[in-house]
Amino acid sequence: MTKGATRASSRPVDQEVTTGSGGEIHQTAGGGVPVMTTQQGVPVSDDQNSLKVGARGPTLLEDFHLREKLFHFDHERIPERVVHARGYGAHGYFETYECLSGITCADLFQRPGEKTPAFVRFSTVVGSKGSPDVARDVRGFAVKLYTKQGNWDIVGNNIPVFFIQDAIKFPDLIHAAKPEPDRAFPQAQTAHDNFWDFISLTPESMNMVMWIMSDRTIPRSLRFMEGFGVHTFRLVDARGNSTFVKFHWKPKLGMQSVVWNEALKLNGADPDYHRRDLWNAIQSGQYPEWELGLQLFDQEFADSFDFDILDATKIVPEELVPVRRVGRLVLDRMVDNFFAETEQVAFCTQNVVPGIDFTNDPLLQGRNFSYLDTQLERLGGPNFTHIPINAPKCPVHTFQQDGHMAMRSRSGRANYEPNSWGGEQGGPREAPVTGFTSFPAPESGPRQRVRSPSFADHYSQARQFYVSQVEVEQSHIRDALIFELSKVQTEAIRARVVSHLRNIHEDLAGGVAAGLGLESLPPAAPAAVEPRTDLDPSPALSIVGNAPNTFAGRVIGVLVSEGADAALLDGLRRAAEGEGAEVVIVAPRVGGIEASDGKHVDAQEKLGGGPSVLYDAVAVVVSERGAEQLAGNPDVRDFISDAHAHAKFVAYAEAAKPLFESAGVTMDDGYTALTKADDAAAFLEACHDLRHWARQTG
Ligand code: HDE
Repeated sequence: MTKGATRASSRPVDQEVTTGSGGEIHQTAGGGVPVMTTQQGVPVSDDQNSLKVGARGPTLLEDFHLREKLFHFDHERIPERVVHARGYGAHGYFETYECLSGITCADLFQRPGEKTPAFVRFSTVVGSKGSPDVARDVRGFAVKLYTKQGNWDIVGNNIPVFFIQDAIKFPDLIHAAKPEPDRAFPQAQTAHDNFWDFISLTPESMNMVMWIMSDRTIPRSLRFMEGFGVHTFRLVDARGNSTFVKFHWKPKLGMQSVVWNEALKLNGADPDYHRRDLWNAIQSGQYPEWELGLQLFDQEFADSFDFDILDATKIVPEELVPVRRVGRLVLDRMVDNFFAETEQVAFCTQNVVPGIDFTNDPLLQGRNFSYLDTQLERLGGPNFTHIPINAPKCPVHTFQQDGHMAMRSRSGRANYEPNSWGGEQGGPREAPVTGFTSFPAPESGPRQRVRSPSFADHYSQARQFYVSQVEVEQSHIRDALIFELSKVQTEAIRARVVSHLRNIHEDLAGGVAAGLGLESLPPAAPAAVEPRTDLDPSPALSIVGNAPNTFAGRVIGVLVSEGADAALLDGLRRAAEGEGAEVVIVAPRVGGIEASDGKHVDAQEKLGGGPSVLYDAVAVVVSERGAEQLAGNPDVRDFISDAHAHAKFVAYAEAAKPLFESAGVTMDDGYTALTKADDAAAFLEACHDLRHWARQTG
């Protein structure tokens, strides 16, 4: 075979590039470049052409390289997670602030300053692996802590309550939320009949319904959301004393969400919005950080609390039991390979370490079975703990053996105990004192299938959540309910949801009914327990009310034209940098522009490819000539009118004014004129509020 040898200048010099007889490109190994092999390690001479009889003849079965390559490809997929299929993970560490030996003997909490390796996977719940990131959905927040006494998984969500109280309802909940089985749509949405049918027949879900209809389910970034362990767990100290605990993750950069109309557009503009954001942040060294908070309480508090601490549809308000911050979680490294790590990571709620224990929460008890079981389906065998991402980073000694893909096999004679072999041969032994010991909670009672009456109040905390939101957040909840229910085709289901809302808040019920065009308000749903209206609001539950007063980690999208004022651009850049924020230039061409000083300005996005929904705030810095050229451009109109409608702060150069007029927006207090470079500082100051909510509340 003759090969016309050509050296491609853009490739590393030690890589030889040749063209084959059919014009195909061959890249052969030179110094430093590894030789391609089969899975058996056999060097491959030609990866472009299968083995044939003659140039145009039949392919030979003998071609083991072709067969192995196709065989492997055919088996690349493993079942996606039945829930939380779409996820994104990163590595990092947990750093302990203080010694907690007074409450738990968990090893990772003993030594201040100690760092424990961690892996976190964020996810949406309902959508498939390829679904968009900013779907309205709960976010999974699963943390694996590789402690010196084994792996501890806190498999939580970004919402502290759940839809159901008993694990036996989980398959029904998920069936109802996923695409309907006959038509296989809608994807990654709860806005359909089956979901609301189930929900409206399951009043225990009403607290969670308030949370999912709030902006919590459309986070701006995975970095700007809280995480919760949801269930009540136990911390156990070395003497065997137990304290109840609820786990919280508090984002250092504060919480932030997008608005619904923005989310709809974001999913088209960038379906990978959240994963790209996390990737960019970590790659640029802005490591996202959360503090681990503990709500600690004893049996006496549990007995006096208005709700059952075993009921996962309830919170313990932070105002009643403050959150004690005991360490920080920092994500500082992306995975080397998405499949190997993020896809194969196997979280199990049953993974606890000495010093952490379960409670009788019936949801948690069911989860402890489900997560281990699901790994068999996904990862194909009992040895998934041998995969590096799942393997503990402490010694593992066990007589468990064999099975598919066993990677960690014991040497020596004994594979059982007790044995009398002694020493190395005899293998590991129990540790009665330091080994995991279950908290000896006394249990008694008849075996029965019942729901405790202490779980029966389904509305009071839903109301508490609603009244804890600021006005604009309440209007978002109302609008979200109207949106979702407007997609429900069965009127009886819509009315049934409103009948529950009447037990939560009459204004909300009335607003939703009006938005749906219901002719009359349905009667309130019968309630097992009279809903309470006397619970104090919990200000900690509001996102907007707890705005972080910083623009750090956020992004300004700057729309520019040829001849844009160089000083203004420079001012924006400096002000953003000073704040720890980023500037992204959006130009008519991705090649960039020539600014007023004659210098070239790189653009990161082309107009149309960088719509304003991608940014937290925007600026329009164009020259007069540029404004004329851009007048009437629909992408410019959308850039401006969307930013306005989404309550974003806007800065503008004087010459850009005609573009705002033609976009039909009325400039208000959320607009900052940029006449000189220093004006950018005032703009960034305004951006501390993240959104100009007054534009929505009027
Ligand atoms: Fe899950 N859940 N879940 N869940 N869950 C799974 O486990 C399940 C629940 C949560 O990034 C599955 O490995 C049952 C509550 C997260 O890999 C499965 C019940 C909370 C993740 C499963 C619940 C969660 C999962 C699917 C009711 C918040 C993603 C794949 C009893 C506290 C973890 C897998 C990751 C994943 C079962 C309820 C959070 C099927 C039976 C409540 C963050 O095992």
